[in-house]
Amino acid sequence: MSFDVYAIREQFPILARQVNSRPLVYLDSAASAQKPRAVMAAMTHASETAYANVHRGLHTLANETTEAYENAREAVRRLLNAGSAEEIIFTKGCTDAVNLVASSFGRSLNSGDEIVLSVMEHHANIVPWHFLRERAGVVLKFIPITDDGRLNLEAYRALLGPRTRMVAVGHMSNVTGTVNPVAEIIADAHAAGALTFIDGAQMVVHGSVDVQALDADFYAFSSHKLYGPTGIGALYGKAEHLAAMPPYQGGGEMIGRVTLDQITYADPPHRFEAGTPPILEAIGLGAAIAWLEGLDRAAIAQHEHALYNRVKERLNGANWITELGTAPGKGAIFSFNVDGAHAHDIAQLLDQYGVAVRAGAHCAEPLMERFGVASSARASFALYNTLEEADAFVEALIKVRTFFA
Ligand code: 7TS
Repeated sequence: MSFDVYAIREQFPILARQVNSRPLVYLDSAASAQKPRAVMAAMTHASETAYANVHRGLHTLANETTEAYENAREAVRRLLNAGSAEEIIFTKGCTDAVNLVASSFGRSLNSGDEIVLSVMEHHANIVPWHFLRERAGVVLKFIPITDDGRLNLEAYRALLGPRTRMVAVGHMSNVTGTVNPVAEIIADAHAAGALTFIDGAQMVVHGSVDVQALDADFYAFSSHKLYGPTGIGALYGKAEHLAAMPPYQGGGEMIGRVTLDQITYADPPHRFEAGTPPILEAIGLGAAIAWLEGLDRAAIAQHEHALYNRVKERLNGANWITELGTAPGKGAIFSFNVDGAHAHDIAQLLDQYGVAVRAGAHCAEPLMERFGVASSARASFALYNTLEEADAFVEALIKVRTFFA
């Protein structure tokens, strides 16, 4: 399989638009990626030909929709190489998945139990655990990072102890692009008797993930960063853990039996999917995964690295720019500050040149504090970006910088 970025771009209609009379250069895919026609077509096709509620009908459309929904679950299973589709729970997204685990698994935690997180986590993988601190007296401990943005693994090991019940870390940082050695982190957590939750929101987009090889207990991601629709994501959980966990939300479809004075629950994954799920969105996610399966993912990763490297080469020697995170092997995310400029101003001025980047704390305030900055601008690369766009970004940035020099 080969990879032709120009052919790929043809499949993303939005990339043809202009912004401020310039060709759009979309470098905000880490926040949310654009969708190929295949994804939109799958959702439209289901709406037009086979749509009904899932799991409850005995009629043809209900059966066909249920099959399409469950096929999407199977696609997620393949994406993560889970052992069984029953270990895949559809959620609203990555945030919802963390809340599910913190709230459900969290009920087994007691005051003084410890959860190990890291300083580089997205708020989605911090705040739900803080709820447990507030509600149950659980103690949160944070793995520190090195100046180039790697986890300090020695410090991590020192945080593990007899009360550690969960280690929850990101696979790839949404700010620095650092890819964490999660197999090693998981093995150490297990040796200490703790479970592990891996936030794969960024990693699942840029590399291949194998939850069995990693031996992860839980692994989560969002569809909308993976070229799929919003409103859906998935949580992988080992069958043995899911079987022992109480429901997260109550309602239809998650029960065994309901009487006026008793309830029993369905088996996973349905136990954790109360109410009508985002059916079309699940089908869209399945289509996004199938679409990616038709591409050479190693070639895509190489292409994305080439984009990042182009930016780095072209800015080599620019003493007015500071990058956040330069860990070896990092993903194609370039977070930076320009001397004398606020990151918001940089983003707004780049927009004048058609270049879309994000600016702010990126929902990672502890990480910003660690780097001693309030915010940064961030260019994040996706499979549809070109070297010409990397150049356009650098050229726009050089012009924008003159406002502050
Ligand atoms: N974890 C990581 C590592 C993320 O990057 C994000 C979203 C989330 C969790 C939450 O995902 P959600 O789909 O549930 O919102 N990150 C970003 C970002 O970097 N800019 O906007 C959203």
